[in-house]
Amino acid sequence: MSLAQLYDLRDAVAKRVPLRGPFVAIPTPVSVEIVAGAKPDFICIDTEHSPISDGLLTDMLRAADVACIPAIVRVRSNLPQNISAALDAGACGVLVPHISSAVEAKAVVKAARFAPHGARGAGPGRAASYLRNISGSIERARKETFVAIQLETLQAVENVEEILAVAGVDLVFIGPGDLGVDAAAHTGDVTVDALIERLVSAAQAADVPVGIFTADRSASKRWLARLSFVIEGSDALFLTQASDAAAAALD
Ligand code: 3PY
Ligand code: MG
Repeated sequence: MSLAQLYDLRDAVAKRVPLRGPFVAIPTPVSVEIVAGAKPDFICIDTEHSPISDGLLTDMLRAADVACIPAIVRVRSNLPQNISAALDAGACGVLVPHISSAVEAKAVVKAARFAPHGARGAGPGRAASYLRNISGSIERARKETFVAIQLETLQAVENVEEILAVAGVDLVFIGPGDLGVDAAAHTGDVTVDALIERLVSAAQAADVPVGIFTADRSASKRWLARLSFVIEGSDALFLTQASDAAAAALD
């Protein structure tokens, strides 16, 4: 978990405090420092779509700690070693992409939580203050480790009720991009918006916090009227947009 975080992100999500933060995908702690300096509610370091090694991830988490911004990690995949590596490095939570069934969701909880709710191994590393605080860090993790899963496939939409029934998941997060890719490949007539609506209404009926990715602030504003967690854009997107604007022809 984040060593210097100012608030308990898991608790805030459970209380439906509106939270908005970006992905950080540019593989350097400098980017974390720049993005965290703007004081988002949290950052999500993206190792799914960025070449961030475990060592570099640790340095990026250190930068988030210095800025007192909770940092979650979107792990590369749902392999248990990806989940435990991010948590052992000091992330306050994980976002696990491409979860499409209750079996997969249960495996995430098992990897992310210590017994009795899971089977995460107790490590001596950074999250445990290098052996100085193993039992304290386990206690804190039991209380505060934030576990989010991404629903972004047609199969996830099909299985949404059984996924939502899995204990130990703090938030389901909708990935409109991958949902769109899957829908375009497999459905003729169902729109991505309709799939998103099905996911949102199922999560709200099950009283499970739900979040979504947005590309800009107006979409975030619309969504935060209906749900409480948004990841908006990324450092790479911000840099791309600012670079294009800066290079635009002078009038
Ligand atoms: C998607 O839209 O597929 C995402 O993963 C966004 O986070
Ligand atoms: Mg995705």
